[in-house]
Amino acid sequence: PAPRTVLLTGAAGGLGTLMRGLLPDHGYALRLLDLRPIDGEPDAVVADLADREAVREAVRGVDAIIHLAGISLEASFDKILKANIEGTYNLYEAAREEGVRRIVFASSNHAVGYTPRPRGDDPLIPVDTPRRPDTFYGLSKCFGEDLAQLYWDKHGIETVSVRIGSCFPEPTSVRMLSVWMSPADGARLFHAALTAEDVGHTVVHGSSANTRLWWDLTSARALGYAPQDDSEVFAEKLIAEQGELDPDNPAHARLGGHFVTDPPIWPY
Ligand code: NAI
Ligand code: 15L
Repeated sequence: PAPRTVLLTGAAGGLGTLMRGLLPDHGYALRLLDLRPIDGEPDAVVADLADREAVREAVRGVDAIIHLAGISLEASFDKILKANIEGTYNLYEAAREEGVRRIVFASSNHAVGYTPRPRGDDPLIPVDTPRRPDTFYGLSKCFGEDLAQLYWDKHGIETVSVRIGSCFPEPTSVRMLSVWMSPADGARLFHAALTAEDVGHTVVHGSSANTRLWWDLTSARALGYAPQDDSEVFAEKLIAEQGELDPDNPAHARLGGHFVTDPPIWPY
């Protein structure tokens, strides 16, 4: 049977807020969890992923989990370790203890951010491209994907790891024209990831069907995902404002964009 009650972690965040608006139309009843309270959502669970008891209670009785909670940009290793690495472990342990069988994990393009972007007739980046995290943040997403694989192999918990490009109401940079996932396509992809059968652990790229796409959407489409949007409608305006990507600019050379070139955050 299709999952109905879904725990949405990180529900107060940007993507969580978009998905709170969109996923009910796909037939889901959402239970919400975040560190921060959410205006107008008195039933949301306000808890830190570090609180194992609270996480276990939040997970109890749901059909599936969409795991968005965590630090969503580069930060010190200690912060990433606590929120993204230990936090994701705590969530998977709670799922195992409570018998939840399906998780959608918000991975990121930054797990493979050092991958050169395709130019000219280069092939699209395949989903099995070698890991090349561009930050501790991206490294935590590699950990999450490997944790998902372990929990499938050892405990039979299925995960779709979605390497999200940029999911915002509109793309805000020329790079994002290539990796943008419209919120509506994001909800379609999460729905596909929750309902496709026999996913084991599957990694997919998360974006719309953009004209300037850099990566291959085959594994996402195999789940039943049929993207409806294309960032090209924003291209003229963004290129007029920012110019085309500069082939000599290292921040434009790789999938992860400026995450590749931003100075590291100290202390490690
Ligand atoms: P965000 O930073 O707006 O939201 C993250 C939420 O997680 C926040 O509301 C925060 O309070 C919560 N959170 C952080 N640490 C927590 C903890 N220890 N316990 C409980 N809650 C905690 O980020 P956004 O943009 O909404 O992203 C959501 C997820 O999707 C993140 O995991 C991010 O890495 C991933 N992602 C997002 C992309 C995007 O384009 N928005 C692109 C690629 C990945
Ligand atoms: C991410 O992983 C971040 O969470 C998001 O804020 C964007 O920076 C996105 O990647 C991106 O690469 O545009």
